[in-house]
Amino acid sequence: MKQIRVVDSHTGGEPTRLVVAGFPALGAGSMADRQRRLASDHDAWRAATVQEPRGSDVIVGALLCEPADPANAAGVIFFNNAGYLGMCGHGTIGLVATLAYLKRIGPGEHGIETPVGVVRATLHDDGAVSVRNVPAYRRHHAVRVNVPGYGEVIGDVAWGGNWFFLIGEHDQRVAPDNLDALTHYARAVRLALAAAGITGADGAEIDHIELFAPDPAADSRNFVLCPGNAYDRSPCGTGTSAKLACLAADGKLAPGQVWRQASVIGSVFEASYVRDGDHIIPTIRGRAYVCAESTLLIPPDDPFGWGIRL
Ligand code: PYC
Repeated sequence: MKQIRVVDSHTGGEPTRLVVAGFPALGAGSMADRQRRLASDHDAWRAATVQEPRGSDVIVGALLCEPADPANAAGVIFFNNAGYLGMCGHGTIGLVATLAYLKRIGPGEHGIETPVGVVRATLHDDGAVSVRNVPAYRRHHAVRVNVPGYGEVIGDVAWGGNWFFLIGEHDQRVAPDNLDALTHYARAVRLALAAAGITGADGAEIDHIELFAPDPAADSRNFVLCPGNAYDRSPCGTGTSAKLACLAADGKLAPGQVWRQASVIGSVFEASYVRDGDHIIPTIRGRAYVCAESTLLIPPDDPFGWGIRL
């Protein structure tokens, strides 16, 4: 019987399942190296942790690792139902809240190693967490793509730790009672981008689609479609970082100015940035709550022990 110890939290409604024990050893090296080893040699462990019947499409997994640099508090590898994420803002907030719950860290600033670089997270006295993300930037402005069934869609391509296509003008209602239509639209955009060969740097797939609309209580409301077709219940830390990069490039948000980004279900991140040459360094602030501690069991004779793979 294989056993995986996990602690679940949610950040603005978006779940993070932190794996604290049970995965195979991945050896030394950077989180990018260890992520490659996990993907090539042990991917079944990812699937068992986040896919049904033990998980669901919405769960983001986070494997807690020993940091390569002992000055950092932790290393982490993020994954979901479809594969692996470079960085995850809500997941980092969940990780820090969970490490505090486990009494492994206290209030203050902590270095967290991710596959795309070290981020600096601050656990505040009130339980909120700020994440100083990796540098973000806008790669392309006002890209036109023809989306079958919807016509021409215009958006920006930006990096916030993952690749995003950000759409400000559309005829979709960004509301929690319109999730099926939003998912259908965003999925069609993602497929159209891939078909048109529109990518991030080095041919990277643009695997997150983000739509914006006005919000009565925040600067903006978003809907973010994640790679495995689940929508982000939180305002998406990397998506908010990509948004800040676009606002900064358009001269619409000054360094240090606070941007309140609401999610489609109404949870909010506060974000600001400092300049870093052509890039910006975003900081995202939010709150996570620990909601379960459990041990996942994988009996050798369970036909769905390693996840339902369709
Ligand atoms: O918060 O960066 C984020 C994120 C990425 C995918 C789901 N959440």
